[in-house]
Amino acid sequence: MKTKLFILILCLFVTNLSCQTSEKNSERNQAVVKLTFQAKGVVKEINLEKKKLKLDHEEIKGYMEAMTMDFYVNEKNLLENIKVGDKINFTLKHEAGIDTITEIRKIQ
Ligand SMILES: [Cu+2]
Repeated sequence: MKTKLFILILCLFVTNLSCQTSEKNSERNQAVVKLTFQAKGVVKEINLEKKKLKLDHEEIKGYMEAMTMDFYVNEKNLLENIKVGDKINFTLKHEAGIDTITEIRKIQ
């Protein structure tokens, strides 16, 4: 738990630093770190009400190693066509330090 908090604070700090740098470069260049990743995982839990799911995901290249963790989805309906045990491809958007799943495609 403490490690997670530390990483979060570190992320905020780094984001802030990059913010200041890019503001010098260009005012139009908004400093929000925005990345998308494609990844694969297996659905472990679904929480429709909280718009989140637990995934056992494979390595997300350039972002994180394989692990089981919770993700939020941007649209509740992304969770309506999947069930626990499904293998999925998903798109993860990382923006301003927040990860959100924006697309889910079931692997047949
Ligand atoms: Cu992860």
